[in-house]
Amino acid sequence: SVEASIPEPQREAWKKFTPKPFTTKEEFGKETVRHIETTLARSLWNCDEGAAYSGTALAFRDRLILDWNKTQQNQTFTDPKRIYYLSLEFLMGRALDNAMLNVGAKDIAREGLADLGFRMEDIIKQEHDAALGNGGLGRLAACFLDSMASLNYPAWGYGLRYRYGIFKQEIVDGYQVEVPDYWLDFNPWEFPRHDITVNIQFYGSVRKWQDEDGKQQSAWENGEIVQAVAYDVPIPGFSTSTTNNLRLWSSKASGGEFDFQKFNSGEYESSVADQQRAETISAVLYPNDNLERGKELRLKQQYFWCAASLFDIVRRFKKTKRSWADFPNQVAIQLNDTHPTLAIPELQRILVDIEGLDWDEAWSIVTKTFGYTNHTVLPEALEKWSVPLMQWLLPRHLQIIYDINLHFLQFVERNFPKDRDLLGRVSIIEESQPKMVRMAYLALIGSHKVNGVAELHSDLIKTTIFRDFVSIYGPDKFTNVTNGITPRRWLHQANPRLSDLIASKLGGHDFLKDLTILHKLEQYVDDKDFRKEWQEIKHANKVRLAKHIKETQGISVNPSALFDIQVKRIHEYKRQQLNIFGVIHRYLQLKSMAPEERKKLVPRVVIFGGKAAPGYWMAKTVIHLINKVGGVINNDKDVGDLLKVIFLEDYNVSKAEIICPASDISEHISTAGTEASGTSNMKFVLNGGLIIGTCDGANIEITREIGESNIFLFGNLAEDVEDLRHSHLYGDYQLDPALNKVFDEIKKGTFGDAGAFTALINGIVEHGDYYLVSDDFASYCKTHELIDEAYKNQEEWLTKSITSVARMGFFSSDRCIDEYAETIWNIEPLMPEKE
Ligand code: T68
Repeated sequence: SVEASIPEPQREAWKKFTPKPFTTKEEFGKETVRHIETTLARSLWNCDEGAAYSGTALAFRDRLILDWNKTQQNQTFTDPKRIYYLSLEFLMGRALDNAMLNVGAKDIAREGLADLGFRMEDIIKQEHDAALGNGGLGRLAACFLDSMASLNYPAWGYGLRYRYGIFKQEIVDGYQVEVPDYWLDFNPWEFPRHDITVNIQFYGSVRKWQDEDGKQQSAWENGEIVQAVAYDVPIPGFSTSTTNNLRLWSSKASGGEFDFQKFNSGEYESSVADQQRAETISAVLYPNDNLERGKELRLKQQYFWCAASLFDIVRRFKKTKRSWADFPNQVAIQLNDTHPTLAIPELQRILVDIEGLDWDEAWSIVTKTFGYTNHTVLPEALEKWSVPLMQWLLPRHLQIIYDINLHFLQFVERNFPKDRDLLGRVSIIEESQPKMVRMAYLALIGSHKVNGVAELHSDLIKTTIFRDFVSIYGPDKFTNVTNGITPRRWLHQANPRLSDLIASKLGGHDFLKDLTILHKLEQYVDDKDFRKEWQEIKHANKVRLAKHIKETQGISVNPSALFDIQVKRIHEYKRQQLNIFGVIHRYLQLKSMAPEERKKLVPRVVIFGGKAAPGYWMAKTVIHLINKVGGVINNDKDVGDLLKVIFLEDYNVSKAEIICPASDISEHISTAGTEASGTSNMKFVLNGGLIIGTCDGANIEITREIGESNIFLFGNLAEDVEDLRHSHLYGDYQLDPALNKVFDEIKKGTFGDAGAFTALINGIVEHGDYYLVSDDFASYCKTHELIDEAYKNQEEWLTKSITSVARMGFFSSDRCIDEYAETIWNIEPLMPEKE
């Protein structure tokens, strides 16, 4: 603000003292050593790799923050329309490598570290992943932050600063064990802003009265107050000085450390307990993906974060003294799924109850401001909150939701007077016992655009969950923005050799800014040396993964075998069970062959990784089965190198960076119509791996881009799923015979206690096979045979690999963010000021 600025005459002195970013390895070394000696109070005699990491990170943080200051100042003075990305999850992974790359000083740092006796690769590995997310949704938010900064959009992320991110997974006797992920011991990437706090209210009551003009007024009062404290994380753009902000809120008891009145009256314990209760709000990330369980604390998290973020956004807007009608011209807010939907009634509350706007005027501002991204059609993932819970926790918001619903239903009735069931179907309130608030409907009604995350998904939401709303609002309210990934992390950082090889042909690394340039690679597809190097790089990446497997699991795998990888959250709809049943089928075939015949087989390493939600029994059973099957196959002398089964512990972002470049084939095999998009499919193909997949999510667009001959598609189509499910339950159900043999083997106890896997088998045999495992089994196994055949022709395989990478330009998150900016947010880039 102007009040706090340095007076004009002293500004020159200030500018003279402003730190300059390091530009040489000496300057870098000096900064790093200074941080190690003073910030960290360590010395020459006491500097391990951890301390060297910390010093390096602090030196880079200093650099980021100089750019951050300039970017924020530029935004404040220029005051462009900003995009606020509200996400309950940001799965950032490690920051140092990314900061070095984006700032463009990695080589300097490498040399500077070498002078101090450290290897860059070892230093990078010291960093703890920032794992504030479950899976695709959270990682998408992280890729979006990278793209928004790289494209110079004035963008802020808003999230929660969980003390515990997604749990760490250990495998003990084949079972998943969850270990808390306390990651904040040393986090150089965040800046606590103890001066930026917001008081957030819960519970309490609503007082209503008529003012002098006879206008109805409402106030929410007498609640419990919790304080939100801002922690800022700088987000550097790639090869631009734009450095955006991710603001994460942490909860704290209001009124300082603890209640001194209570403390002085001898209630020490209860005053500390109050404090702990407040801090509980931001304590832990809910570890479910694609499941909502309606827990009170989760609702508290959502409101806490929405209210703090909106207060902040409104405060920033009000400083500019513009009229409220200007709000949607200055502010776009994107809701990453329904988790931040309470921001809609919260903004309406601020405008009506606090700022005194009329309902309609306020509502018009609200609906112009918000956009809503849907990430799932799975019924169990659609958020609903019980009305009594909301009444208790957020009484004023419930009233506002009822009023929004009333206005909406009146509008529907006027336009569709004859459709008597329609009102009940589209009401925000589900007339169940207890009544429930349907958050997706609220999000949709309160936004001007709703988007899905891949074409099929965006079509599906219009014909299934939001069908009625298409009739009500017309089709233009709905749009598609196919997901993307950042090529900086998922190509250059994860696979530097491939990135450099590509750069050597394309005349530099410009493709990291405009991924469509990759198409020029196709002209080198017959270039012998290029092909050879491409293949060598893939092999080296497999060697790197094999080394990781050896170090972590103690199992040796042959890097020349076909690496077949499925890494993602464990979920029935993603069908890891189909994969492991396929592996057992392969094993049985192998065992039945004569030794001579076996020699013709293509050796395979089947690799799984992923976490199961702690309460998701079936998913945990799948992990258990994979590990038991691995235990048998990996120790079977008949099998040797021909088949190995690996379950990689604790799959996360930094492991994905090692895994994605090392695949020959990866598996994206969800039941058609269930995976909204998928994004790891993009990561694998961009790194030269081929994929086996169903016609689901972004697989369909990947096929369109890279060509049908470069992907292994199988299985039933989305349009047939409903009929198949129906026929399982009411028709004459035939289990696939090969799958039946697999089940017999499990039941025989080949993989240990058969009883442990009964539920898994019965879900298919007895309970309708909801995910169509049996229906797709034959086509799945057949397709794997085609893969074996194709792999024997290494030259053709290589051609597919290169061609696919060349055609992946569409799947950059830069393209995706430009589409959001143009079609939903209506914002422009703000170029950094020239020095
Ligand atoms: C994923 N969703 C989709 N959800 O499953 C995936 N859910 O197809 C898509 O590519 C990705 O989003 C990005 O669009 C999730 O990851 C969750 O993690 C989640 C978390 C909490 C509650 C519900």
